[in-house]
Amino acid sequence: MADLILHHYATSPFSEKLRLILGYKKLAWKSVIIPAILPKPDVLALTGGYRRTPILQIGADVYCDTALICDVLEHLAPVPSLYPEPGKGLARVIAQWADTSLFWAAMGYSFSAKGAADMFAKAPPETAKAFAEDRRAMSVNMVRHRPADAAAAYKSYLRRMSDMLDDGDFLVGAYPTVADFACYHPLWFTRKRTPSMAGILQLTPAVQDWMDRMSAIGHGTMETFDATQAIAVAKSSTPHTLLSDSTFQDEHGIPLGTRVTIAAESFGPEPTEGELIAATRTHYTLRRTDPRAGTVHVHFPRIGYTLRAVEG
Ligand SMILES: N[C@@H](CCC(=O)N[C@@H](CS)C(=O)NCC(=O)O)C(=O)O
Repeated sequence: MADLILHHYATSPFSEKLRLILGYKKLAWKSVIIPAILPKPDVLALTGGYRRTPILQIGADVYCDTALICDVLEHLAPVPSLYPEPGKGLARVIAQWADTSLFWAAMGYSFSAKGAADMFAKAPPETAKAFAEDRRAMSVNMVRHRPADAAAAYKSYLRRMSDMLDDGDFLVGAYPTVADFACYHPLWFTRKRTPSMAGILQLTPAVQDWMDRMSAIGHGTMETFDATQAIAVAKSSTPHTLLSDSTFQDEHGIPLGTRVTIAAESFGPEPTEGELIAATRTHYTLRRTDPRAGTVHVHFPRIGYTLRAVEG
């Protein structure tokens, strides 16, 4: 099998979700560190527009969004499972809640003036300003929590998670599932990146102990790689998806072969344009050709993404 190449950066919570899953499944992976803000020319050579972090590259296949990447990693290494029976639907629903409601409450709370001071303590003032401007542009059309509202929601969510830990070491039972990895990464951000704000976690000691268990999983076997090497891998590879479902499921009246765009519904609306070559129960695939990366297949989950035909 071609190497797993994770494009990510150290402070990215969604990347931490995947780094731990790679560790849990004992997978070896190559690490390409990407910028936290635009411009990201090397990322865009692979994705054609999608700019969020992380992405997983396997040869000339580029998988966007951690929800879809979890499915790819599950296919590659089914044991230990992220979706054990019974409770697999529950684990997925909790994960989706965590990647949206919990994540934004945690970010709204952690990015207070004190939290931002932690994050940018060693950086020149322009870095904090450029970051704030980048994230503001990404958030067009989004309602962001005000800090006090975020704090109230975050505290409630932590109490609920603490209740879930009454009966087991992990959120849906005795072993970690996708729910644990998704719930962990926003809290990891508060604890590691904004320590001045981490006192909130002390209100729920069971959650803190669970975080220690999650952190102990580690990141698997990582080797450093760079973007130029990764683009050369794409260029010399033939696309070959690992996603097993292929039955066409048309919800939009858009036939395969149509020129389309796919974009995140919120936060980072930059579209990727290409030829629609799969629209299944779970995912979309676009074929596109890039001057540097050659022909690549870019894969997106259906949930959270919009599909549109390109006019004319
Ligand atoms: N639903 C997406 C969310 C990804 C996301 O929001 N990632 C953040 C970083 S943790 C991001 O893209 N920030 C802007 C950037 O890195 O350019 C996923 O699961 O991958």
